[in-house]
Amino acid sequence: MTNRTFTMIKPDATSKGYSGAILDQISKAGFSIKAMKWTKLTVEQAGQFYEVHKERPFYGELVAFMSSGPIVAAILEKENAVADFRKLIGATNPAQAEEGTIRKKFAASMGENAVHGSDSDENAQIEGNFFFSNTERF
Ligand code: 3AN
Repeated sequence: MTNRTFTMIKPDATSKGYSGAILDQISKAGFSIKAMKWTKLTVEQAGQFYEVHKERPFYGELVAFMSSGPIVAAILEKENAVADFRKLIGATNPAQAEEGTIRKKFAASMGENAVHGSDSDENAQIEGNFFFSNTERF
């Protein structure tokens, strides 16, 4: 277990102006920011980031959506970060997400679900490295 995870605030949430409220909830839940940027993925970058889902039927839609507008990418630190952050964001499908979770409050659908959270320590590291060099983490 490590104490870091990786998140993105997705284009649906940034375009609705939810970034500040989501970051506030993340901070109040005890996560501290180790790296952060406001950026926009190209189609190629989104395809590469979600390569593990390449064979899934929603891959094309996911890549198009994730490259459709700006995102906030961040590395977060807290004890038990990966599991605790998954709990904070709620189920992939916002309709099934628990009351009070970020997806319950801010997500519209399974595809446009406001935030990403790494699903393992290994992926947290890979995903953080995708966006940040060592000189961009503090
Ligand atoms: P999570 O983000 O909760 O780890 P995954 O890893 O199953 O969920 O899926 C990765 C991303 O793919 C999700 N965040 C969501 O945006 C998208 N996705 C998953 N399932 C669907 C679906 N049935 N239709 C459209 N997009 C989906």
